[in-house]
Amino acid sequence: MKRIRVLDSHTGGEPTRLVLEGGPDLGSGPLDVRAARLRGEFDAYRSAIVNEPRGSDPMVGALLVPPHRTGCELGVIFFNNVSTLGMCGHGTIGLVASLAHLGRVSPGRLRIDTPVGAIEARLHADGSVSVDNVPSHRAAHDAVIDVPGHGPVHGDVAWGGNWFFLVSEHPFRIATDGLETLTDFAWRVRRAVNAQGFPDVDHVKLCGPAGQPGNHSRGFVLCPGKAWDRSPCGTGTSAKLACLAADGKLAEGDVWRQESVIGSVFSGSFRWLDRAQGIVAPTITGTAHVMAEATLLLDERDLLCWGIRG
Ligand code: PYC
Repeated sequence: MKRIRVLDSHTGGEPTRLVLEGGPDLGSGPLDVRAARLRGEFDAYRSAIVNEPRGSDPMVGALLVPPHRTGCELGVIFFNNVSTLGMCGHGTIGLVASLAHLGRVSPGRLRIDTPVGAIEARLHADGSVSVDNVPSHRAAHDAVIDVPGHGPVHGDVAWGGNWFFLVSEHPFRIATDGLETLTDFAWRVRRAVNAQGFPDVDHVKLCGPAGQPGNHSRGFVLCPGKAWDRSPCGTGTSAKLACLAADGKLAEGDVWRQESVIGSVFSGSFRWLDRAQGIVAPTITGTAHVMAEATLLLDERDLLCWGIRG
């Protein structure tokens, strides 16, 4: 029987399962190389930890690893129901809240290595967490994609630690009573975007008006494995901030309050890194709550020991 000790949290409704002990040993070296090792040699662990029957489609796993980049105190590789992620904003907030719960960090700064760059997290006295994410930018403005069954869809391609296609003009209301329609549309957009020049885009963000006063927008984010993000999505908000900055719609330092489809909120802002190239340093702030301390049991006699893989 293999045992994997985990700590579960949620950030604005989106679950993070932090692996504390018993995860695969990915060796040393840059984190993108170790993430490739997780995908190539230890995919069964990924599936066992986050897929059903122990996990669920939206669950994101966080594997703590020794850092590689100088100046980082720890490293993390995030993974979901289909593969690894470059970065994960809600997951980083969940990670820091979990480490605080364990008494391993106190309010202050923490530099964290990820497969796509170093980030900095700040745990505040009230338990909220700010994440200074990797440099973000818009790679394509107003790309027109022909979506089968729908027609032309205009959107921006942007990097916020993962690749996003952001659509603001669409006929849908961003609300939980339309989740099936939103998922179906976003999935068709994703496939068309991949087929029509942007093979790396694996997240789609549909933007709409805010549902609560004081907020700026409500978004629906479809993740790579077809799960919709319950949180406002930290990397998606970073990609949005890069687009707002490029369009001159948000000034450096001003706060953008981003709602998720269920109404949870991240606040974000950006600092210019290179205005000519449109590169920004986004900061996302949110709160996570720990929900469970558990030991996963992996019994090889169980046919579903390594999870249900899609
Ligand atoms: O918060 O960046 C995020 C994220 C990515 C996928 C799910 N959540």
